[in-house]
Amino acid sequence: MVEEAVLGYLEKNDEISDSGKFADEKGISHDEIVNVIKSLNGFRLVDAQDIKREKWGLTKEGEIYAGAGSPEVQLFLAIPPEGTTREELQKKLDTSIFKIGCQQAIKNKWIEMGKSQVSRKVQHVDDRVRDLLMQIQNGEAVNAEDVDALKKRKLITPLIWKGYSVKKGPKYTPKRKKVATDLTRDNLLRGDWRELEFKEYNFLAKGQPTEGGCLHPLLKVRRQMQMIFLQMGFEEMPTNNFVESSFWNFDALFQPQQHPARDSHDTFFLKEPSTTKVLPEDYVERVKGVHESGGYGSRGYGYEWKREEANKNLLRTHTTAVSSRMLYALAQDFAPKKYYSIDRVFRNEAVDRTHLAEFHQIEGLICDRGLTLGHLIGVLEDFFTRLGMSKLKFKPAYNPYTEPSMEIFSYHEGLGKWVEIGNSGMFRPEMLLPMGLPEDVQVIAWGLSLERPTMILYGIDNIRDLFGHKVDLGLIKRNPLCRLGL
Ligand code: FB9
Repeated sequence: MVEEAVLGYLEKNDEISDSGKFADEKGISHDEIVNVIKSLNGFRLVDAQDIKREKWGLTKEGEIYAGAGSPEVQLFLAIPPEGTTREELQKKLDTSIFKIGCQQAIKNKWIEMGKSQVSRKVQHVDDRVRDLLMQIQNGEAVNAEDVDALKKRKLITPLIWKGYSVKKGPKYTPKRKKVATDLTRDNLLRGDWRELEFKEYNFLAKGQPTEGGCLHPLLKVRRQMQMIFLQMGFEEMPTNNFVESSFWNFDALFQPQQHPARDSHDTFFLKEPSTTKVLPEDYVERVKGVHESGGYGSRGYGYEWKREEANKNLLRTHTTAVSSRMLYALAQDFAPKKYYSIDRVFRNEAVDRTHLAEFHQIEGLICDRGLTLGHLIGVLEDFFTRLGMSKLKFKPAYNPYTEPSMEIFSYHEGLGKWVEIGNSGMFRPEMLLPMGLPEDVQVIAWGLSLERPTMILYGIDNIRDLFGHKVDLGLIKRNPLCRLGL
């Protein structure tokens, strides 16, 4: 209907100079006209040019006064001819109306405002402000002076009115033939495809976004880390057991039984099954020995080591528990090895912006003869350079199972500061020799988290946005490819 109005009008007239006036004349809403003009312009039946016009609109406050009258008139009318008190008046009017009303009424010399008394100075007032606001509301012209006054009182605001001037287009026809958007079986059967006009294909049209699986950012970074380890000749360690015994998680790592990390404040101990069933008894004896009285050149910790403590099941606090199992297995038939693990570890820690009770630990270790701290630094340089972090510095640190130990820092250009990117060290002989590894075999190892690099790479500030029930699926769906390193 609207389309015919536009096309029909152009049949008799060169152009529709102003879609706004045209809408008023035709009594059609301007928005409807605009949609039709845009569509006809799209099909080149018409040629539409934007026209913009500035006009004034009422602000929220302006609309209120256009309805209820200006505050100064509301105030004036609230003053009985014999006058009243300020308190009385304030009771009758809303605070802002009273405040603004007083200012304006005094300015207009309509009222006398004493300490407490308020009285009229004129018999009658006109609500010129209200009239002006209604004129503007109806799109009527108002003189510049009044416009300025209303503008100053933030009762009106400039509005951009957008419309079109329309002329015939290259494909103009008074009545648009229905264009077919698809060639259907019926068209072929009826043969009416011969008459039909087909809508042109818009080869630039964006296809339906295909919903498909998407990898969580953590898994993308995990895959990149995995690639780097494999490229460096490392083998993945089997980490498919979140439940571990205190023995492999702590004792085998020469971590003393009274170490603070071994109490339930830091570690999730299991109620069921609470106790581990099978451990290699002869090896356990040697671990007991080294904890209690040392050996292998160590004086040990000199405390009474308890089997029941080692039997306690827990959620592993680090994947180093897997490393201890693998190194013990390797000791039974030694060969140089490079192992890595990337999997979940659990720590009973306070949750904050960067810490959850579980995170993914990345660990690498090299077990070979004659390895030194120099080898460790070298492999760390190689590993982290492949992650795009080449400027490293090392700070002496302490772990119960490595000596010497180093915290690793990298200068992060983007953040413009040194970032702690991991921890590392050489496993202690008190850990390795009871396993049965040859004397001249050393093991260099390091660890970091998966969450921290992922948060930095994807600019995620709070770990809860990355992992857990509060994750925003949108981020998961729309996150970019992970480009680590070179
Ligand atoms: O991941 C950590 N930081 C990090 C790593 C990479 C990174 O990349 C960015 C793209 C540029 C950014 C930051 N950290 C280790 C350092 C800190 O975040 C630290 O505050 C938190 N650490 C976790 C433990 O929190 C209690 C990160 C986690 C961690 C720490 C140590 C190890 C593993 C994970 C280890 C070890 C180890 C040591 C010796 C032998 C074997 C394993």
